[in-house]
Amino acid sequence: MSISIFPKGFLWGGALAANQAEGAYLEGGKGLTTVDLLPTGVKRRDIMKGYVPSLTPLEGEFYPSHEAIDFYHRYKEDIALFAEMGFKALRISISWARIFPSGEGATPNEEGLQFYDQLFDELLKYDIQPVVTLAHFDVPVNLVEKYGGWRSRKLVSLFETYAQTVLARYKDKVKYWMTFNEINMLLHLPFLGAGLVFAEGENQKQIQYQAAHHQLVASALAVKACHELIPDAKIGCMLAAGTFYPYTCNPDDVFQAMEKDRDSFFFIDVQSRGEYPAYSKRFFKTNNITVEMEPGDKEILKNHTVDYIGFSYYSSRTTSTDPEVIKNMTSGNVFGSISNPYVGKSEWGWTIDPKGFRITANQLYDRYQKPLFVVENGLGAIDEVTPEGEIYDDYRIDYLKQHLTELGEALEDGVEIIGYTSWGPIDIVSASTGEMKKRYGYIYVDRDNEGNGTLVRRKKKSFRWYKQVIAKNGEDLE
Ligand code: BGP
Repeated sequence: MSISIFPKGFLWGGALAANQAEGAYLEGGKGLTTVDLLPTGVKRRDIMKGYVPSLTPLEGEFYPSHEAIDFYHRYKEDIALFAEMGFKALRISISWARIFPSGEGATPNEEGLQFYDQLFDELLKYDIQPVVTLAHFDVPVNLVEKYGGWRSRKLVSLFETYAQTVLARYKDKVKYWMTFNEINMLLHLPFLGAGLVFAEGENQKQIQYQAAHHQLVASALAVKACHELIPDAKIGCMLAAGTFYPYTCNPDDVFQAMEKDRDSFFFIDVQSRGEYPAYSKRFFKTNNITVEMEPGDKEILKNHTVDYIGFSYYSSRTTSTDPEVIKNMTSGNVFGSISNPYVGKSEWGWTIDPKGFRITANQLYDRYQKPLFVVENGLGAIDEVTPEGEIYDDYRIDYLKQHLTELGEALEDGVEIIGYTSWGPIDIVSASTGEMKKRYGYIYVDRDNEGNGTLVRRKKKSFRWYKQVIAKNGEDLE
């Protein structure tokens, strides 16, 4: 009998975000969040970048987060399906605006707290561990209006209050936490990552790094609160990962790839090592950035580092210093990557590179020497439903199989990995495009890009496949 290389107790499961699944955007006392202002269509990208026409939803636009897949009302049915697949963990996020509708105030919204209580109870009923992200791309809009989002120091203490509230409330139910989803996203999509809205002529980098400092301090304070309130819990950071390859062995390309990796590592260097990395000094100087710190910030960062490194991996990235080569970018990737001739691409132009997953995991483990948690990975693809109601998503099975094979290799390489929660185990709204047709799920949801459909759930072929993978603890990926 062969023995699985996946350790006993490995946390197999899936990952969701409140704003992409719940819907019910103003129900149960919830306040408006930044993601509720992201329409589908061409304007979405500019808004995510910080060019925001209005802080209230506009007539005539379609906002997919408002109903999403109605997980808010259907979570019991969905969790039963996750349990049927044998999930050991489900990653969800708490919407800050369900707990504090305006992001501030002394009293949390009891109805919001109760919603997550019931959600966690439902998971625990099936022995599914909740893995909870405190902030997954949603800042209460009031905080953007009043303070300019994370550009303001004020958000640090407001976030701390929110974190303390939910950590204390769910201390007996939730043992895996994460602070900010894809914290490095604030450099690429600053409204999405940090509620930043820019005025003409501002030094955007300055604002972004100041906001980053605020999030890093807030993250450390959440780690502190978690360690104090739930000593047996683990709390991690979360990086949108994916190694940069140099396009050639020209040292200029190699150096540039290293620098691009550092753009992302910067955040985790602070969250995991507890201090600003040496290279940041020169970077700040060259870019005219002055990060204002308060007395005590350095100690907060140093004393409250994360327990594990959560990361998403979809693609590797490639970079070059050659002006001719950089004409050949792939579409649809916020990190900006050159087309890599050695690997494939998804229907949305995202690089498909399973070996890059192993490389990325090794790189992160070498750098931080803390356990890793793969909290997102998967293939966004168009699914066809046959007249019999079946979905044969072999391409998704293929993608996942190849990535899990490489994850197994990483484990053999000695990398410590807590678990694997694939992205969107049930179809949800795409973060980058707002589409429904970009599907990641093992469970199909009948809803289209315009919001039509019955919301009925159907098991895809990959549902049966993933169930087997989990049952055999990854020993057999066929
Ligand atoms: C990550 C986000 C998720 C998610 C995923 C897939 O960046 O953390 O929220 O959506 O990417 O991206 P998309 O939905 O754009 O395909």
